[in-house]
Amino acid sequence: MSLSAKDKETVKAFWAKVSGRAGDIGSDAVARMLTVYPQTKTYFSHWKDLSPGSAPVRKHGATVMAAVTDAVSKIDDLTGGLLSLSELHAFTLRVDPANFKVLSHNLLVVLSIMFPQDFTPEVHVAMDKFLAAVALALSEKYR
Ligand code: HEG
Repeated sequence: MSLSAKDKETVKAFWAKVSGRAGDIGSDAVARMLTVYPQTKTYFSHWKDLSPGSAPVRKHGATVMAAVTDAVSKIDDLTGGLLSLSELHAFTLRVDPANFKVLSHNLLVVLSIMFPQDFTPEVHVAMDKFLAAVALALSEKYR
C-alpha cells in the first residue's frame, strides 16, 4: 500500500500537470460527492447552496485542492504534515473518516474524466495510493 519512490515521482509529475485546474477538479469532485453520496451533505448543511457549481461548492473545492497540493509537497511525511488538518476534521468538524475514501473516489473519477490521456493505469494506481495515504493521515487524530 505504501508509496514507492516511483509512485511519488508519478504523483508529483501528474499533479504538476493538472494542478493549474485545481479549482475545477475540486469543485467537480465535491459536487459529485454530494450528489452520488448524499449522506455527505449533513456536514455542509450550513451552506446556502449545495448544488453543483454553486459558490460554496466551488470555494470548498478550491480549498480542498489547495490542501491536496500542499500534501503533494509533504508526500514524505503526510502524517506530520496533515496533523492539524486531521485534528480539525476529527474534533471540530467531526467528519466520519469513512468519508475521506468517498471523496478520494470522486477525485479519481474527476481526474480520469478531465485528463483521459494523462490518467494512465500507472498514474491511477499512484494517485489511488497517494489519496489513501492522505486519508490515513487525516484519520490520525481519530485514534
Ligand atoms: Mg475537509 C474544511 C481539507 C475531506 C468536510 N477541509 C476543510 C478545509 C480544508 C479541508 C483545507 C478548510 C480548513 C480550514 O478552514 O482551516 N477535507 C480536506 C481534505 C480532504 C477533506 C484535504 C480529503 C482529501 N472534508 C473532507 C470530507 C468531508 C469534509 C470527506 C466530509 C464529507 N471539510 C469538511 C467540512 C469543512 C471542511 C464540513 C468546513 C467547510 C465549511 O464550513 O465551509
